[in-house]
Amino acid sequence: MLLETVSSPERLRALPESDLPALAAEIRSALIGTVTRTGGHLGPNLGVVELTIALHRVFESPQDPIIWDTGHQAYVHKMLTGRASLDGLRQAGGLSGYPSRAESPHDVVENSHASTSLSYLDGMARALVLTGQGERTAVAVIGDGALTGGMCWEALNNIAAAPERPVVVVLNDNGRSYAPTVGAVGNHLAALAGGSGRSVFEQLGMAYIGPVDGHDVPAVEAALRKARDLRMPTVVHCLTRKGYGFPAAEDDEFEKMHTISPSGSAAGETWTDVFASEMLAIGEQRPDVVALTAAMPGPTGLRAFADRWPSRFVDVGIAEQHAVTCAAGLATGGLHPVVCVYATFLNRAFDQVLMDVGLHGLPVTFVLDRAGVTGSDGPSHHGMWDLTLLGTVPGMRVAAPRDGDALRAELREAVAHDGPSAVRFPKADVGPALAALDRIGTADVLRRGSSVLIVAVGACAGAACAAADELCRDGIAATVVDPRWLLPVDSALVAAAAGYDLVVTVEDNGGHGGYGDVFTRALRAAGVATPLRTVALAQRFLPHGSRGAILTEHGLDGPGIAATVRSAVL
Ligand SMILES: Cc1ncc(C[n+]2csc(CCOP(=O)(O)OP(=O)(O)O)c2C)c(N)n1
Repeated sequence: MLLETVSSPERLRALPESDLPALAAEIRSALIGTVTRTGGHLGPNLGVVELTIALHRVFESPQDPIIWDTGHQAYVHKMLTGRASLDGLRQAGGLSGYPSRAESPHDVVENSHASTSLSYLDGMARALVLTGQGERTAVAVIGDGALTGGMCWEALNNIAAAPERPVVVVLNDNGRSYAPTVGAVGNHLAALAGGSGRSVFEQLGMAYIGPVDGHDVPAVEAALRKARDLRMPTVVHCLTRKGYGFPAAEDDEFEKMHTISPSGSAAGETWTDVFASEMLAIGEQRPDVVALTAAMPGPTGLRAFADRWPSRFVDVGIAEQHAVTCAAGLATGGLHPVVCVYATFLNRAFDQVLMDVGLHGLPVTFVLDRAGVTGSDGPSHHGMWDLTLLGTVPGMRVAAPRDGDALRAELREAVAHDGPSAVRFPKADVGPALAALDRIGTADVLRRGSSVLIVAVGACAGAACAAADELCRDGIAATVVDPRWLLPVDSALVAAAAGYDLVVTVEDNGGHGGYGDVFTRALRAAGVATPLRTVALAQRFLPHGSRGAILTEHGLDGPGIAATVRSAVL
């Protein structure tokens, strides 16, 4: 096995060129074997096997830093930098699914939110010059999808204006984000790939080399050497095939092979499935409802809506900021946009939510999938910031459904509202329905007991009910409520809190500025002195691991919530 002997980039550089096809084949079959078992980014990594081999033969990482945009395509890089077996990929304690500075000096950037690489590149190239290492070359590898993000163009505006400062931008063009890459940038790259037109990069003042067959190692190596030796900002345009060598991933009509689930994982009805079907029903009844995604029509559940009403669907590219302000424009024009993004990616567009939508009080619905603990994607992907951010936006309403029926109802309330709303739900199966026994104001009462009030956010309701049942056996009587709408805080629920010995809030957001903080403030403002405990995610960057184990670690399962109650009442 060649791969076992390639324990470092130096060893890779020492291999004769004639060994490289066999090495690429070994890497590809190891990727397929591992990733179909562990889950992870199969298609993107199969597409960069040759590209990564060539990069590590031409540049001397880490002295020549290699920045992977997003970082989901860095498995091959890991394999060639001392991590050939991808040990424990995406499992707790094992290798991260993204570059990780704790794992290797070859891993430089681990943020995993797209389109930042060229800004890092600009900064690192400036730093090389300022620290007397101007003979080194900073390199970024960026996909055609990530190149649709606005930050890239802010960076190019600077990079291209400094012809004396060398950088190499390796454009990994496979024509796809999750779905085929949309818009004028994608069209331009397709034209260049077909041999026509002068590249926008040259027009801005950079050098452009390509298009190069990204699966031909000697050709990519030659292009990279040339780029390295030009000593100016240079784009190397490589054409690759996402999923190359694994037919199901190459022909990925339904966007299923960009990230795959671990083998044997159950396929129940997910929150996304419920949202997708309700969006179709709403679309049927409300011709004014339009849907937006930032390059993720499949994963956000909008594919069926897009197929049914193509003119009422917008894929903006990986451009969350633009998605939100475009939605503001649509709402100003009399429509009701539904912006569907993963909770963690809404961070990108905070100012747009605050000023462009919030300040104008516009009727825009934000659907935040993957809110809370996402699991195997790690710190950049846990959706634990949204309640904190949205809580600062005046007039923003936020719902967290506890089950599928609640998701349908709260989504309908959001699109019926003449102002901004958000509906958040996790990456999980939707679970059984939790019937309401009663109501307090707008909150649903799920368990009744006289001493403790547990206020459970969204999908935490099941664990809160389990805790109440456990406490009941110990003689502690707990009420569990689902507030339905977290913001604004319901005054009836605040008043009801006065009648209990203890209030416990439970949420899968970071503790800082989460629902617990908001509810505490509401109690204080109303002069309610009932003691309050919050159960929330620690305000830290949480590593990857299984969703269940992370929730347990943070006291967000039934026994954990019961333990918090016991420690406060005993
Ligand atoms: C800000 C942000 N939005 C969305 C995503 C989700 N996402 C991860 S990879 C990806 C597609 C990337 O496409 P491309 O850059 O072309 O790389 P490829 O996977 O095709 O190699 C998207 C949308 C993200 N990581 N960051």
